[in-house]
Amino acid sequence: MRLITATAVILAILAAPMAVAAQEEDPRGFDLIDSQGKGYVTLVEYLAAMPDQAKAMEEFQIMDSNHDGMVTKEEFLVVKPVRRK
Ligand SMILES: [Ca+2]
Repeated sequence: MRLITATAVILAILAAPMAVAAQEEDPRGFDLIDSQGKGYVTLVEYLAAMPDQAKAMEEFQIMDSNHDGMVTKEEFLVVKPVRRK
């Protein structure tokens, strides 16, 4: 199931090159957004941290691979290496 989810994330990224190119590359980005250190960021927090709301919305949905409305550090880091290609 995890492999299928990862594949779906990769396909979603390939289909959204604009969002990928705009993604923040700072390796500490997650911790900056998750200012309270909860281990996840909500859509509201992500939108507050990103200048382009439309792109931020798209990126959040790509990263939130289990669609629970939160991006965990694990989800964030799964997407990040793919973005570098
Ligand atoms: Ca999630």
